[in-house]
Amino acid sequence: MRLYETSETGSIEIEIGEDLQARHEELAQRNREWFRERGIRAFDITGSVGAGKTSLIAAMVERLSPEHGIGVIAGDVATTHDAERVSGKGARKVLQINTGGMCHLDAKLVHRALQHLPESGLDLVFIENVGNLICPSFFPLGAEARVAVVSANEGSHVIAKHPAMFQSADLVVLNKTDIADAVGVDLTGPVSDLQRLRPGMTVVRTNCMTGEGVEEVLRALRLA
Ligand SMILES: Nc1nc2c(ncn2[C@@H]2O[C@H](COP(=O)(O)OP(=O)(O)OP(=O)(O)O)[C@@H](O)[C@H]2O)c(=O)[nH]1
Ligand SMILES: [Mg+2]
Repeated sequence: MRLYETSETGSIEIEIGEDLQARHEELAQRNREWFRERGIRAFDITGSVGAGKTSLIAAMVERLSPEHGIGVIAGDVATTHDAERVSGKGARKVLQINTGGMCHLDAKLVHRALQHLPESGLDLVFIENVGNLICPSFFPLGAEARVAVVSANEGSHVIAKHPAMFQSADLVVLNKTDIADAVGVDLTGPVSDLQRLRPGMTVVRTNCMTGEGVEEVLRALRLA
């Protein structure tokens, strides 16, 4: 962690407790084992509030459910809106976790939710993290891959400002490309920031309202 003071130049580094990080990793590993033992591929879908996480999951579930047994775990501070939106798209089970104020899911919460999934018949699990570009970065869930969804209206510098999130991601989805011009955002900005931070990382542009780009997301995740 780096603390900047406006009255002085320079910064100080504050280390986040290594013990705590090791504990989170241990709990994530338990989930990884849980998925491995059952032959389930799991994906952690992160991103800011309103970036399009639920829209993307709903589109992927709709496309994949004829051939896959899918479980969805939707994380939010409150309400069951997201679980309701994904229900009816063909998933075997959709669960909502309400964190009651916590700004991220953690591996322990996910582990508890996993106990409520069907014992058999699942081969895919999508986990929607709480809308936040900061806290979830530090909490691995034990998924095979983390997808970071960014929407055009978050501005040109969203990736440069949240390096930890994009360091922890395996795929970046640049959503709401349809409104980029309307909000005056040049999408080459976030893409080049990402290439500086994570050279060679795959970025897929989507419009989850029309489904444009969703097939490419599936290919990037080796789901199609
Ligand atoms: N124009 C446009 N709107 C979109 C797109 N994708 C999603 N939306 C809309 O953006 C709003 C937020 O989308 P959600 O899928 O709920 O976003 P989310 O990331 O799940 O939001 P939280 O769970 O609240 O953090 C909804 O009204 C969607 O219909 C897109 O590609 N283009
Ligand atoms: Mg959502």
